[in-house]
Amino acid sequence: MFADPQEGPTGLHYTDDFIDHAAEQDLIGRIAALPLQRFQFGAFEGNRRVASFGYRYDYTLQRLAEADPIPDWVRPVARQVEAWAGLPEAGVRQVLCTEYEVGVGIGWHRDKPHFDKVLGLSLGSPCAFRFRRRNGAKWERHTLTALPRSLYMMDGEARSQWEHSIPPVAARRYSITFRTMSGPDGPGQNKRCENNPMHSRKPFQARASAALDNGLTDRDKRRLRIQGAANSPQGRLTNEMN
Ligand SMILES: O=C(O)CCC(=O)C(=O)O
Repeated sequence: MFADPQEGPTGLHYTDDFIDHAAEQDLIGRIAALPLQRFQFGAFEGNRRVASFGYRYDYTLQRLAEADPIPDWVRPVARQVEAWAGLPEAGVRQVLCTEYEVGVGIGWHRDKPHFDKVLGLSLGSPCAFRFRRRNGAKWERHTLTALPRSLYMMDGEARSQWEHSIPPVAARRYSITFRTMSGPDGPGQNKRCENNPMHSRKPFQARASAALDNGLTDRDKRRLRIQGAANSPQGRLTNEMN
Protein backbone atom coordinates (compact mmCIF):
# COMPACT_ATOMS: atom_id res chain seq x y z
CA MET A 1 0.00 0.00 0.00
CA PHE A 2 2.75 2.44 0.95
CA ALA A 3 6.22 2.96 -0.43
CA ASP A 4 8.50 1.99 2.47
CA PRO A 5 11.81 3.83 2.57
CA GLN A 6 14.48 1.14 2.25
CA GLU A 7 15.95 -0.08 5.55
CA GLY A 8 14.07 2.59 7.45
CA PRO A 9 12.34 2.11 10.78
CA THR A 10 9.34 -0.22 10.75
CA GLY A 11 6.22 1.90 10.52
CA LEU A 12 7.81 4.68 8.47
CA HIS A 13 5.99 5.18 5.17
CA TYR A 14 6.69 7.72 2.48
CA THR A 15 5.50 8.82 -0.93
CA ASP A 16 6.83 11.42 -3.38
CA ASP A 17 4.54 13.78 -5.30
CA PHE A 18 1.63 13.51 -2.92
CA ILE A 19 0.39 16.87 -4.23
CA ASP A 20 1.16 18.81 -7.41
CA HIS A 21 3.08 22.10 -7.77
CA ALA A 22 -0.06 24.25 -7.91
CA ALA A 23 -1.43 22.75 -4.68
CA GLU A 24 1.98 23.18 -3.04
CA GLN A 25 2.13 26.88 -3.96
CA ASP A 26 -1.39 27.40 -2.70
CA LEU A 27 -0.61 25.73 0.65
CA ILE A 28 2.64 27.69 1.06
CA GLY A 29 0.72 30.93 0.47
CA ARG A 30 -1.91 29.92 3.03
CA ILE A 31 0.67 29.04 5.68
CA ALA A 32 2.75 32.17 5.05
CA ALA A 33 -0.42 34.25 5.58
CA LEU A 34 -1.09 32.67 9.02
CA PRO A 35 -0.20 34.52 12.21
CA LEU A 36 2.70 32.12 12.81
CA GLN A 37 4.31 32.27 16.25
CA ARG A 38 7.71 31.02 17.33
CA PHE A 39 7.44 27.61 18.95
CA GLN A 40 6.72 28.07 22.67
CA PHE A 41 8.27 25.80 25.28
CA GLY A 42 7.08 27.39 28.50
CA ALA A 43 8.94 30.68 28.70
CA PHE A 44 11.32 29.59 25.97
CA GLU A 45 10.94 30.14 22.23
CA GLY A 46 12.31 27.95 19.45
CA ASN A 47 13.24 29.29 16.04
CA ARG A 48 10.66 27.58 13.91
CA ARG A 49 7.32 29.36 13.55
CA VAL A 50 4.11 27.42 13.98
CA ALA A 51 0.33 27.54 14.03
CA SER A 52 -1.70 24.74 15.64
CA PHE A 53 -5.26 23.77 14.82
CA GLY A 54 -7.66 21.43 16.57
CA TYR A 55 -5.39 21.05 19.59
CA ARG A 56 -2.09 22.46 20.74
CA TYR A 57 0.20 21.27 23.50
CA ASP A 58 0.65 23.78 26.32
CA TYR A 59 4.14 23.21 27.77
CA THR A 60 3.48 25.43 30.77
CA LEU A 61 0.35 23.54 31.82
CA GLN A 62 1.68 20.25 30.39
CA ARG A 63 -1.59 19.39 28.75
CA LEU A 64 -3.43 19.61 25.50
CA ALA A 65 -5.46 22.70 24.97
CA GLU A 66 -8.04 23.44 22.33
CA ALA A 67 -6.82 25.47 19.40
CA ASP A 68 -8.64 27.17 16.53
CA PRO A 69 -10.61 24.74 14.37
CA ILE A 70 -8.85 23.14 11.42
CA PRO A 71 -9.26 25.75 8.65
CA ASP A 72 -11.40 25.03 5.61
CA TRP A 73 -8.38 25.26 3.29
CA VAL A 74 -6.67 22.40 5.17
CA ARG A 75 -9.64 20.06 5.01
CA PRO A 76 -9.26 18.82 1.41
CA VAL A 77 -5.62 17.90 1.88
CA ALA A 78 -6.39 16.38 5.30
CA ARG A 79 -9.02 14.16 3.61
CA GLN A 80 -6.44 13.22 0.97
CA VAL A 81 -3.96 12.32 3.73
CA GLU A 82 -6.56 10.23 5.56
CA ALA A 83 -7.44 8.33 2.38
CA TRP A 84 -3.76 7.58 1.67
CA ALA A 85 -3.17 6.39 5.22
CA GLY A 86 -6.35 4.32 5.42
CA LEU A 87 -7.71 6.48 8.22
CA PRO A 88 -11.37 7.25 8.77
CA GLU A 89 -12.59 10.57 7.41
CA ALA A 90 -11.87 13.32 9.95
CA GLY A 91 -9.45 11.01 11.76
CA VAL A 92 -6.92 13.84 11.61
CA ARG A 93 -7.77 15.95 14.64
CA GLN A 94 -4.65 18.04 15.04
CA VAL A 95 -2.83 20.04 12.39
CA LEU A 96 0.43 21.90 12.82
CA CYS A 97 1.71 24.30 10.18
CA THR A 98 5.43 25.04 10.48
CA GLU A 99 7.82 27.43 8.77
CA TYR A 100 11.57 26.72 8.88
CA GLU A 101 13.64 29.69 7.78
CA VAL A 102 17.11 29.01 6.35
CA GLY A 103 19.28 27.63 9.17
CA VAL A 104 16.35 26.47 11.30
CA GLY A 105 15.63 22.83 12.13
CA ILE A 106 13.98 20.76 14.81
CA GLY A 107 15.81 18.80 17.51
CA TRP A 108 15.52 15.14 18.44
CA HIS A 109 12.12 14.28 19.80
CA ARG A 110 9.15 11.97 19.69
CA ASP A 111 5.72 13.51 19.32
CA LYS A 112 3.48 13.68 22.36
CA PRO A 113 1.77 10.41 23.38
CA HIS A 114 -1.58 12.19 23.18
CA PHE A 115 -1.23 11.71 19.45
CA ASP A 116 -1.24 8.44 17.55
CA LYS A 117 -0.31 8.45 13.86
CA VAL A 118 1.75 11.38 12.62
CA LEU A 119 1.90 12.37 8.95
CA GLY A 120 3.88 15.21 7.43
CA LEU A 121 3.57 17.03 4.12
CA SER A 122 6.80 18.76 3.05
CA LEU A 123 6.57 22.03 1.13
CA GLY A 124 9.03 24.39 -0.51
CA SER A 125 12.37 22.63 -0.09
CA PRO A 126 13.78 19.21 0.78
CA CYS A 127 14.98 18.24 4.23
CA ALA A 128 16.95 15.42 5.81
CA PHE A 129 14.39 13.72 8.04
CA ARG A 130 16.62 11.88 10.51
CA PHE A 131 15.73 8.97 12.77
CA ARG A 132 17.64 7.45 15.65
CA ARG A 133 16.99 4.70 18.18
CA ARG A 134 19.26 3.57 20.98
CA ASN A 135 20.60 0.06 20.58
CA GLY A 136 22.74 -0.76 23.63
CA ALA A 137 25.59 1.74 23.70
CA LYS A 138 25.03 2.74 20.09
CA TRP A 139 22.44 4.55 18.06
CA GLU A 140 20.76 3.02 15.04
CA ARG A 141 20.24 5.76 12.50
CA HIS A 142 18.33 6.35 9.31
CA THR A 143 17.86 9.43 7.13
CA LEU A 144 14.93 9.94 4.82
CA THR A 145 15.23 12.72 2.25
CA ALA A 146 11.78 14.29 2.37
CA LEU A 147 11.25 16.04 -0.95
CA PRO A 148 8.89 18.95 -1.45
CA ARG A 149 5.32 17.73 -2.06
CA SER A 150 6.08 14.39 -0.39
CA LEU A 151 4.19 12.83 2.50
CA TYR A 152 5.57 10.65 5.28
CA MET A 153 3.76 8.73 7.98
CA MET A 154 5.17 7.62 11.33
CA ASP A 155 3.35 4.67 12.83
CA GLY A 156 4.41 1.62 14.89
CA GLU A 157 8.09 1.56 15.89
CA ALA A 158 8.90 4.66 13.84
CA ARG A 159 6.45 6.53 16.03
CA SER A 160 6.97 4.87 19.42
CA GLN A 161 10.65 3.86 19.51
CA TRP A 162 12.52 6.16 17.18
CA GLU A 163 13.20 9.84 17.69
CA HIS A 164 13.29 12.15 14.72
CA SER A 165 14.86 15.51 13.92
CA ILE A 166 15.59 17.83 11.00
CA PRO A 167 18.98 19.58 10.78
CA PRO A 168 19.01 23.27 9.78
CA VAL A 169 17.45 23.60 6.34
CA ALA A 170 19.31 25.18 3.40
CA ALA A 171 16.22 26.86 1.94
CA ARG A 172 12.95 27.92 3.51
CA ARG A 173 10.75 24.90 4.16
CA TYR A 174 7.14 24.61 5.27
CA SER A 175 5.40 21.54 6.56
CA ILE A 176 1.93 20.51 7.55
CA THR A 177 1.81 17.84 10.25
CA PHE A 178 -1.41 15.83 10.54
CA ARG A 179 -2.00 13.90 13.77
CA THR A 180 -4.67 11.48 14.92
CA MET A 181 -5.43 11.19 18.62
CA SER A 182 -4.41 8.25 20.78
CA GLY A 183 -7.03 6.41 22.85
CA PRO A 184 -10.31 4.99 21.62
CA ASP A 185 -12.21 8.14 21.05
CA GLY A 186 -10.57 11.23 21.86
CA PRO A 187 -8.27 13.95 22.66
CA GLY A 188 -7.21 12.68 26.10
CA GLN A 189 -6.98 16.12 27.60
CA ASN A 190 -4.93 16.21 30.78
CA LYS A 191 -3.58 12.81 29.89
CA ARG A 192 -0.17 12.20 31.41
CA CYS A 193 2.33 9.56 30.51
CA GLU A 194 4.56 8.62 33.43
CA ASN A 195 7.45 7.43 31.31
CA ASN A 196 7.43 10.58 29.25
CA PRO A 197 9.99 13.00 30.70
CA MET A 198 8.01 16.05 29.69
CA HIS A 199 4.97 14.81 31.63
CA SER A 200 6.77 14.01 34.86
CA ARG A 201 7.12 16.22 37.89
CA LYS A 202 10.88 16.01 37.87
CA PRO A 203 12.85 19.23 38.35
CA PHE A 204 12.92 21.62 35.46
CA GLN A 205 16.43 20.80 34.24
CA ALA A 206 15.86 17.06 34.45
CA ARG A 207 12.94 17.49 32.14
CA ALA A 208 14.70 20.02 29.96
CA SER A 209 17.71 17.80 29.40
CA ALA A 210 15.55 14.73 28.93
CA ALA A 211 13.38 16.64 26.53
CA LEU A 212 12.73 14.05 23.89
CA ASP A 213 9.46 15.37 22.70
CA ASN A 214 9.81 19.10 22.44
CA GLY A 215 11.74 19.28 19.20
CA LEU A 216 14.32 21.71 20.53
CA THR A 217 17.64 21.85 18.73
CA ASP A 218 20.87 21.35 20.71
CA ARG A 219 21.40 25.13 20.61
CA ASP A 220 17.88 25.62 22.01
CA LYS A 221 18.58 23.13 24.81
CA ARG A 222 21.83 24.87 25.79
CA ARG A 223 19.96 28.16 26.06
CA LEU A 224 17.27 26.41 28.09
CA ARG A 225 19.81 25.01 30.57
CA ILE A 226 21.33 28.46 30.97
CA GLN A 227 17.88 29.94 31.51
CA GLY A 228 17.03 27.26 34.10
CA ALA A 229 20.26 27.84 36.00
CA ALA A 230 19.71 31.60 35.98
CA ASN A 231 16.29 31.10 37.52
CA SER A 232 17.64 29.09 40.42
CA PRO A 233 18.97 30.90 43.49
CA GLN A 234 21.29 28.09 44.60
CA GLY A 235 22.32 27.05 41.15
CA ARG A 236 19.86 24.19 41.49
CA LEU A 237 17.05 24.01 39.08
CA THR A 238 13.56 24.73 40.11
CA ASN A 239 10.13 23.30 39.49
CA GLU A 240 8.78 26.52 38.07
CA MET A 241 7.14 24.80 35.18
CA ASN A 242 5.36 22.14 37.26
O1 LIG B 1 8.45 19.57 9.74
C1 LIG B 1 8.29 18.36 9.83
O2 LIG B 1 8.04 17.64 8.86
C2 LIG B 1 8.43 17.69 11.20
C3 LIG B 1 7.72 18.41 12.32
C4 LIG B 1 7.87 17.71 13.64
O3 LIG B 1 8.59 16.75 13.79
C5 LIG B 1 7.13 18.22 14.79
O4 LIG B 1 6.59 19.35 14.74
O5 LIG B 1 7.06 17.51 15.82
